[in-house]
Amino acid sequence: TSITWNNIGTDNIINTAEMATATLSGTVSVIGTVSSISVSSIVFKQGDTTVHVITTNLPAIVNNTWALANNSAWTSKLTQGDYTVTINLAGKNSDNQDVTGVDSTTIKVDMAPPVQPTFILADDTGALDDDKVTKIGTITVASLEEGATWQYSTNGGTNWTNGTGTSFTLAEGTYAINAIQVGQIDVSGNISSVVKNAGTIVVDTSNPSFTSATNVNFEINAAITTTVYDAQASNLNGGNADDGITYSIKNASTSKFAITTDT
Ligand SMILES: [Ca+2]
Ligand SMILES: [Ca+2]
Ligand SMILES: [Ca+2]
Repeated sequence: TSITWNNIGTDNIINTAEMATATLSGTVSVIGTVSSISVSSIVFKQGDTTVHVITTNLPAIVNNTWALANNSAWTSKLTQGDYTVTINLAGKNSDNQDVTGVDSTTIKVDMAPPVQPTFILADDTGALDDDKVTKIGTITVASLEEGATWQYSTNGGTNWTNGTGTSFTLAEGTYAINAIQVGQIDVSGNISSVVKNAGTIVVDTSNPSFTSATNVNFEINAAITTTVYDAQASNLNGGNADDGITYSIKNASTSKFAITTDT
């Protein structure tokens, strides 16, 4: 007889999801009818240690084939490790001779998910090195299992991108709590829990207009909608804020400037 695992992919490894649908099946090859031959037991071993033996509700042999349906009664007995599965046959053939058949196959069971990965800003630049406000959007990912693949999302898990290496780069912007998410899938196909950013992350790659009290760092021919300097005043006597206030440009070609009303 032959013995084959089904619904476990092509890697000869059973992961958590696959264990829920895995089945065993085989073909009995003898000359003549096999109607009096039956499966006598199915044995699961780790090395020399017998982990589980199925002796009841065994599959019938129909048209020289048998199939063991998925059932937690036996799948729940299989835990992490390498298994040899042996199928034993018993009965008589058409010449009334005793038939014994046996075949085995090996399989790996890996239902252990990889650990939750971690991530941090590669460089939290600026005045504070722990405020999650930075000009460098590189995120470093760690705790990746060997052989695992990993994915990240920057919009709260709506879209996912396959990661490469151990980092990815955030575009300029503000990332709310839980917007950035990272998970990994081990070589067997088991999925880790997802790690999310616990605090807001701000990536600001734009240089400031004012680099000091006296210097303005500004692009020539910048867009006319750009605010170079936003002056605001309060009128403590009531009325409109601008009442009685004059704005002026000192020591410059004032003809190049105009004060326009905020609309
Ligand atoms: Ca598999
Ligand atoms: Ca694993
Ligand atoms: Ca910072």
